[in-house]
Amino acid sequence: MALIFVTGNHHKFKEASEIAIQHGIEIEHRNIPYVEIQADKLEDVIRLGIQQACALLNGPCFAEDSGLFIQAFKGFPGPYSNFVFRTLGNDGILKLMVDETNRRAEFKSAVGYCEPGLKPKVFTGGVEGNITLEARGTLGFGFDPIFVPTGEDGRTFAEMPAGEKNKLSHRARAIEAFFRWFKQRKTVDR
Ligand code: ITT
Repeated sequence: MALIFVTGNHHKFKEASEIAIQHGIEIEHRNIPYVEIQADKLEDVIRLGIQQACALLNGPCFAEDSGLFIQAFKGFPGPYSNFVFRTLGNDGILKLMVDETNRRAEFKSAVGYCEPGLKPKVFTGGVEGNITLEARGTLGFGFDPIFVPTGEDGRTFAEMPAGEKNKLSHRARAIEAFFRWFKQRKTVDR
């Protein structure tokens, strides 16, 4: 039976699908509009969100909350990344940072898993990097054109093919942790 990934973002589903295949896990896309609470930590947002989605679905499912945390802005936009991307966008972020020399930022991800009668489990991942001076690349989504991961060759996530971003990204790290736990748990349960 396929494992349900609750998200309204098809880019997230595509990235998760590629990782799922490597783990021999089948995932299915479902867009259930659960309410996201306002909180500083992604873990707190996803914990309540996945509990709600699980109750609505009445079955096992996972979801993910992610965001870009810019050091010079004390973590903004963080949990408000979706809204800030839709309003300011990449150009707006670059304008806000025009005189800023500290360009450090971190993408963070929190994956929540829940099934009826179980307390939600949360898995996290992050990737550090820098905000570029101008947007570069057309691949990926969201803030990918303005984010260069640390320790790589200077390309933005939007200049990397999906498979490459998926080896480094915050989402890949959180989802990997979840799938490893999920597979081992299934074995224990049998
Ligand atoms: P859900 O339905 O899964 O909630 P969403 O797009 O609303 O989809 P979030 O609430 O987690 O997702 O919003 C995070 C936002 O942060 C997302 O819309 C992007 O703008 C940005 N973001 C998150 N991960 C990203 C990534 O890997 N690359 C670029 N931008 C990303």
